[in-house]
Amino acid sequence: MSQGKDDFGIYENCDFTKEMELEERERRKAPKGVLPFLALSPERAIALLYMLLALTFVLFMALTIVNLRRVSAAWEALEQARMRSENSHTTVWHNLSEVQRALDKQLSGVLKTIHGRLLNVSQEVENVRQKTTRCKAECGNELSDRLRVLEERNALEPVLRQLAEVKQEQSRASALLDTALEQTRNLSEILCTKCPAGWQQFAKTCYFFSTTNQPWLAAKRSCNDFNAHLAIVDTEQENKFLANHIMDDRVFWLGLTDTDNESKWQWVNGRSLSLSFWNSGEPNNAGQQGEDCATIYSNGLWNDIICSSAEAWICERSC
Ligand code: MMA
Ligand code: CA
Repeated sequence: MSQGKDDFGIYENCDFTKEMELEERERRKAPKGVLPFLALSPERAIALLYMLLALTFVLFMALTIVNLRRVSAAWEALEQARMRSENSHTTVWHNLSEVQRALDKQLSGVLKTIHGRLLNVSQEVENVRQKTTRCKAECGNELSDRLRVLEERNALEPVLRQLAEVKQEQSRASALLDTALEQTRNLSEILCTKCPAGWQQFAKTCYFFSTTNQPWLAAKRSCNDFNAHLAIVDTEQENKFLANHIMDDRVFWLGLTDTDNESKWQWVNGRSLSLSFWNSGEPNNAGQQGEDCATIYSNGLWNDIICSSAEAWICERSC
């Protein structure tokens, strides 16, 4: 406003001051109740208008300056807001970039894992494919072999069935034979109540006591001719039975010899000697030729004598 006063001072001069003073004097002389400007002269009115114009201009300028300052402040605030916004955007962008980078990293890790697994899976698939290819050849052969075996089994089935039936028949026949044999034995026992004429019975066995004499080997053959063998002593009772049928001062050949192996006495059925009734001092293998065949006395004791000696003999056979 002081500037306005200065601007106003530009239009001042001495003449104008004098005129103003004159106008003032006249206005004071003018009657009261009339508006002062209506009483002004045109010059003064013009001057007043100028003044008003100047004042208006000054006011306009002042308002413009004030508005400019406000606009400037607002602009500045706007700029700051924009800067803040930009900063904020930058920060957000930065954070977003970080997040994206982290996500990228994670994603790449996950992708790597998935890729690895896919590789494994494809490897596995390849293995299976190879195995399948191998199996087509090997398993095919194996299967056809098995099939062939099964077919052969099928073909053999009737034969095997027949074989089983034959086996069953055989088993039945064997059982029947056993039964028949048992019955025959029983029958023999029943029939064995009586030995052939001239034969003596003892415990289901028949004995023949010769009345003539001959060497041991000839006596052996004679027994065989009767479907019998020279007597074999199995028990003390049997030995006593034999002794009881011998007349005094007679000896009989037994089916006992050591011809094959000296001192190894053996029965005619091949059994070696276990139970014996040798006379005291016997067997002594006396004489130059030795004594290899056994005889039994009427007292039941045994003596070895020369086999070529002619003696009586005892045959034995089952009923
Ligand atoms: C004696 C005795 C026997 C022998 C005969 C041969 C009478 O008994 O030596 O051992 O066998 O003789 O005759
Ligand atoms: Ca003797």
